[in-house]
Amino acid sequence: MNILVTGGAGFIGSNFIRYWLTEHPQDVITNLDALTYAGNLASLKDVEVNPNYEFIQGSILDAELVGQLVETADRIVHFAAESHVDRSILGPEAFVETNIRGTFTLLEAARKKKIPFHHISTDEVFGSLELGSSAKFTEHTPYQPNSPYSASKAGSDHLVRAYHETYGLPVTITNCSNNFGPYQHPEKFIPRMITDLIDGGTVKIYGDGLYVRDWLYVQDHCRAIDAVLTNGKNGETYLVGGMSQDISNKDIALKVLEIMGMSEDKITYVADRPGHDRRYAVDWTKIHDELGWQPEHSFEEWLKETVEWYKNNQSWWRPLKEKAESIYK
Ligand code: NAD
Ligand code: TDX
Repeated sequence: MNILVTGGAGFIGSNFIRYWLTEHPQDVITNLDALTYAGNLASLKDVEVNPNYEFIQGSILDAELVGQLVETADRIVHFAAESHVDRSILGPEAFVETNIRGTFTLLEAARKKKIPFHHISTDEVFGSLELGSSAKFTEHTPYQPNSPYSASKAGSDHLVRAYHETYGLPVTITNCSNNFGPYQHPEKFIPRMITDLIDGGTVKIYGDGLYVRDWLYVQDHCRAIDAVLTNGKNGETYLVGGMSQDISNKDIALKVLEIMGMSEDKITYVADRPGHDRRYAVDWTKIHDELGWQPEHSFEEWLKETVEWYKNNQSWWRPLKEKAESIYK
C-alpha cells in the first residue's frame, strides 16, 4: 500500500512514520510536509535511508502538488496542521488557512481519486469539562471549541464528515487527547518544562495550574491510528485517550521536578491563557470494544522516559528552543 502522510515531519507524524514502517514494512510512505517552524527533518534521520520512504517538501494548500501526489496514493493519513493553541491566539489566520483550507484541498483531491482519507483530530473540539466532574467526552459529545485552534480543527472535522455524507468519500476520524513523548516541539507544556529545567530555568504554569488534560504517550496514539486504518469502519469517528486519570498541570510539574531531583521553588505562576479549557477527559470505550485498542504505556513510566529523551537529545531541541520561547515574549 502507498500511503500519503501529511505533516509527517511534526511530532506525531514523525513518530507515526517510524512506527508504520516498522509494523508494516511492505508499505510505502510519501511524507508531504511544508516544514513550517514545527516541521523538522531531524526527527526522521533514521527513517530517511528506508527505500520505502520518500519526503516531499510542499504545502497541503498547493492543489496541483496534492493532485499529483494523490495520483500514486492508495490512501491519505492527514496530520498536517497548525497545532499550538497559544500561537492560534496570537495569529489565528494560519490556523484557518492550514487546518480548514488545507484539509479542504486534500479532500478535493481524495474525492477525485476516491481514496480513503483518515483525519487526525483532537479532543479539544468538544470544549471544556467541569473540574471535579466525572464526565468524559464521547463520540456523541456536541462540538463546542473555544480557541481558534480547536475551532479550526472542528471545521476540518465537519468538512471530512460532509465529504463522506455528500460524496461518499471513504473517511475515518480519530479525536485524540494530549500526546507526549519524543520529538515534541519545546513550545508545548511537557517539553517546554523539561528543557527549561535542563537550562536552569523555571516551569511556567498558566493561571492556578489546576487545568486537567488527558495524557497519552505518542506511541499509543500511533497504535490507535493503526487500529482504525486496519479495521476501522468507513464513516466512523473514534475517540482516543490515555490513562493519566485527571492529573493537573501543577501535579505534572511536581512529578517532573521529582524525576529531575528538583524542588517546588522551580515553579513560576504566569498569566493565564485566554479561553483556557479547564478539563479534558476522553471515554475511549468505542475504539476499545470495536477495535481492541487500549493504551499500553503508563503515564508515570513514560514521563520518566520522556525526561530522559530530552536530556539525551539536546542537539534535537536546542535549535528549536529559542524560536519556541520567542512567542512568549
Ligand atoms: P506539529 O505542530 O508537531 O506538526 C505539524 C506538522 O505539519 C509540521 O511538520 C508542519 O511542518 C506541518 N505542516 C503545517 N502546515 C503545513 C502545510 N500547509 N502543508 C504541509 N505540512 C504542514 O503537530 P502535532 O502535535 O504532531 O499534531 C499533528 C496532528 O495531530 C495535528 O492535526 C493536531 O491537530 C493533531 N493532534 C495533536 C495532539 C497533540 O497532543 N500534539 C493531540 C491530538 C491531535
Ligand atoms: O508553558 C506552559 N504552561 C502551561 O501551564 C504551556 C505551554 C502550557 N501550559 C498549560 C496549558 C494547558 O492547560 O499546559 C496544558 C497543555 O498545554 P499545551 O502543551 O499547549 O497543550 P494543549 O493546549 O492542551 O493542546 C495540545 O493537546 C491537544 C496540543 O498542542 C494540541 O495540538 C492537541 O490538539
